[in-house]
Order: sequence, then structure tokens, then C-alpha cells
Amino acid sequence: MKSKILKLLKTSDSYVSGQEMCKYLNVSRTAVWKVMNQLKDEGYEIEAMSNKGYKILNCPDIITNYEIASEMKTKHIATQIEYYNEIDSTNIRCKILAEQGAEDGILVVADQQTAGKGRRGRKWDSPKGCGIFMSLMLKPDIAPVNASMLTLVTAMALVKGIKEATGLETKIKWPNDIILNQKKLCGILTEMSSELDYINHVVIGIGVNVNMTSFPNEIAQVATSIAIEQGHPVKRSAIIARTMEAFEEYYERFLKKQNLEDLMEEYNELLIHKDCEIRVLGAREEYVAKAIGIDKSGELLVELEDGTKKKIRSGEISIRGINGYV
Ligand code: BT5
Repeated sequence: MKSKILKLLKTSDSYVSGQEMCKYLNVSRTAVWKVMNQLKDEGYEIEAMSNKGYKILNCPDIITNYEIASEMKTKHIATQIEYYNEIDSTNIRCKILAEQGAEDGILVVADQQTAGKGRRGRKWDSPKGCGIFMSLMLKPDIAPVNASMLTLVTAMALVKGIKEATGLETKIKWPNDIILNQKKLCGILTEMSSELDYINHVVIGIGVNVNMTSFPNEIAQVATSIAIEQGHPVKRSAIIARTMEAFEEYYERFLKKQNLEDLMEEYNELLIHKDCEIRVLGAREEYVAKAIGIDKSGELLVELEDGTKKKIRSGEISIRGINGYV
């Protein structure tokens, strides 16, 4: 009910009468009044005028399930949202929910993580009230080998979602970083539970630095936030909503062919290293190559100095810019 009331208020240019709301939601005036008071307590600025009704003047930067739901227009993705003020890791919580039989498309969101995870045991800095920490759980009917492509689909959705919500143009550092002004703005961690030929579930974890104004020393050189780059804070819920809408669109296109054939052209336009020299860091080797672009399976095609071409798979290898992280 809260998200429906919020949606009504947000989509109306003028006042919404209490009576209108009661009729639309089929609830009593007292119930509406109670919700209005709760919303005010949470920081929503709502004007109440006798004879006219309610008008929303300002929304706080919160990412509760009803705030996100009131912003979002998706058919299937994130229609169910679980919100936590604080959690160890949204990926961990999402996996537990999946094992307990949660529905395909559920989104877990937190305002803060105490044990945010990066890839291969690394940490994700997740301070309170200024970032987006969320995990989307999917049960796609695709072969397990194709699941890693979902990281690339998610990266495209983040670029589009951030552009629509903030106007900022970001780029993708293959396979799982979103880059703004040569620094890391978002990270994606895709985890999977599967049989040999069957996916039980995939959890796509997304971290976005939104309103941080500084970072811990260890990452200060590589990390940035939307607020740092734009010079002012922005609302996180709009970024989540636009990203999930974009994800739904790209995911549908991915599922049709179960590969990136229809997305790779657009993806390659977003690749920060396209046609640039990169350093390829493998477990035992390190070499310089030119990044050409991804193929339909999401592998990165590179050209070595002697002109030979090579495909690199995420998971085995990392890439770096010639002079630094990007
Ligand atoms: C990633 O790993 O980039 C994946 C990050 C995924 C985080 C989300 S948040 C919601 C969900 N729940 C989780 O527990 N995780 C996911 P990787 O490529 O391994 O990068 C990790 C490295 O990025 C660290 O070792 C740091 O150097 C750097 N780093 C840590 N926190 C950062 C931050 N907030 N912004 C930018 N860089 C960061």
C-alpha cells in the first residue's frame, strides 16, 4: 500500500484527495492518514491541504522496498524487493532466499553491508546511507556455461540506468566494472548454484558508489562516486529503478538467443578499452595486447603485438590499463 500511495503522489502534478486514495486502494481514510504519517516520519515532505488533499514536495534519499517500487516500471524483474537497513552481504542473503525457494526476479537491497564481497574473496566497501548494494536472483533456463554473460548484461543495464537517472556517461571495464572519469564507480559479482547442466539460481550482486564524498585510503586512488563527479548528491532509488528496467530489457534480448549476439555491438561501444592497449594478467603470464571487443559469448578478443588474436575468458584473467587500473 505504501508504494501505491507513493506512486500516486509522485505521478500527480497536483493534490491527491484522501477520498481518491481510499477509493483507489479500497482502504479507510484512517489507513491512508496512518501511512501519510509514517512517510512523513521517514523524511518524505508531504503537504496536506484541507479540501484539496495531499501533495508530495520532496522525497528522502532512501532505498526501501516501497520507495524503489514506487519509482519502477518492470514486468517481472524486481517486482519483489527485500530491504535491509544493514546486512552482511546482499549476495549471501539472496542465496539463502533462493535456497528457500524465493521467486525468480527477487531483488535484495541494503543501505549498508558489513561484509560486502568482491570477486575471489576481495572486499567491497559498503558504508551506510550513500551507496547501492543490491542482488538480483534469477533462475534462467540456460546452460550454466552461459551464466557468466549475465555480468555483461548487467554492466550494460548499469550504464543505461545511470545515464537515464543522472545524465552521466559511464563505460564498461570488461567484465565487471563500470568506470567514470577513469575510476571505478560500480562492481558486479555474479555467483551461481548449478548442476552440471542445470542452473539452480544465479545471484547478480551490484555495488554502486552514489553519494560517497571520500573513500578509505586503500581504494581512494581507484574509486569514485556519482556525487564526487557531479558535485551534488543524487537519489539512489531512481538509479536502482532505471537500472532494473534496463536490465529487464537487455535480459529479454539475451534470453532469446542465450548469448550476446544481439547485444555485443552496443556493448563494444561502451567498452572503455576498445581499440586500446591493455595489460592482460593471467595466473602465470602477463602480456600487453590491444582490446578489440567481445564476441557473442562474452569473451574478450585481443590482438597481440605480433598480430595474432586471442580470446580471453573472465574468471581466469584480469585486465588493466597500460598505466594504471583503467
Ligand atoms: C567487484 O569485485 O567489483 C564486485 C563488487 C560487488 C559488490 C556488490 S555490493 C552488493 C553485492 N553484495 C556483495 O557482497 N557484493 C555485491 P572485484 O572486481 O573483485 O573488485 C573488488 C576490488 O574493488 C577491491 O579489492 C577494492 O580494490 C575495490 N573496491 C572495494 N570497494 C570498492 C568500492 N566501494 N568502490 C570502488 N572500488 C572498490
